[in-house]
Amino acid sequence: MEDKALVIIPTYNEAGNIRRMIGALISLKEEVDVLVIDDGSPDGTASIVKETMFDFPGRVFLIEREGKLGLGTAYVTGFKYAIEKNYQYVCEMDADFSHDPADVPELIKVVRSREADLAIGSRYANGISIINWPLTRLILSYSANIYARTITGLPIFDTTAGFKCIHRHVIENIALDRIRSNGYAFQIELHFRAWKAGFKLKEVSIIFREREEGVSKMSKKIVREAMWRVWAIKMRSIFGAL
Ligand SMILES: Nc1nc2c(ncn2[C@@H]2O[C@H](COP(=O)(O)OP(=O)(O)OP(=O)(O)O)[C@@H](O)[C@H]2O)c(=O)[nH]1
Ligand SMILES: [Mg+2]
Repeated sequence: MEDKALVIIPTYNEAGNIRRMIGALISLKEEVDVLVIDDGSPDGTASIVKETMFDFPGRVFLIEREGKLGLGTAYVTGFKYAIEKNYQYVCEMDADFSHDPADVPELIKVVRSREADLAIGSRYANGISIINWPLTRLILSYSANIYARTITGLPIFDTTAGFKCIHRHVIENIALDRIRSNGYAFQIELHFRAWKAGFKLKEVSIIFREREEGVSKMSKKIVREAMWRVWAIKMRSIFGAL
């Protein structure tokens, strides 16, 4: 496993996407394994994943949780799995094709070559590279990013990005179990902890596409959480309690 990458995909009702996504990842030139963390999707996402486990033996893994427990805890579960199984590079991505599987090798390359410890697939590193978002959503996301960057001081443009590759030594050094954020704020807190721990972050510009299959799980609750969490993260860091 010395030089191998694991791509973690959290899913909730992604039956229309997950088979094609796993297929696309497995057929990349870069050899990656895939771990799906499914939160008991009522649409049967997990059984589709199980079928792909037969198609690609030893390359696809599934962790099933009881109910919709949120993205943050799904990723923490996946990170622990990756460390335990000795993966060197750990990637995060969505199941809905907003993140292009073809960009995964580039993110891994940045980390493997030690150019950075954390490579972030960024929507805002090169202007704005988002396709098919309604203007209101774009304005919300863009302002949330300016807000988070201003308060935390994070030196990146896409603070809430969910597409990335992380070197395992980052995961081992950021006190995973102390992360309290669960929605978009999880990504901000992860980036912040890595940066504060002295790791190098690099944004790689990607094109982000609105999902075509399935429905969004974004909610006002997740946005509200992110709004106050950035202050909590900042305050904890000022008082040395991160
Ligand atoms: N395991 C798990 N996965 C989740 C949960 N919420 C969302 N996901 C998955 O996380 C990824 C991102 O969620 P999306 O619904 O695409 O949220 P989003 O990207 O903010 O919203 P859109 O841009 O509208 O697609 C997808 O693969 C979802 O299926 C959750 O509570 N648990
Ligand atoms: Mg999405």
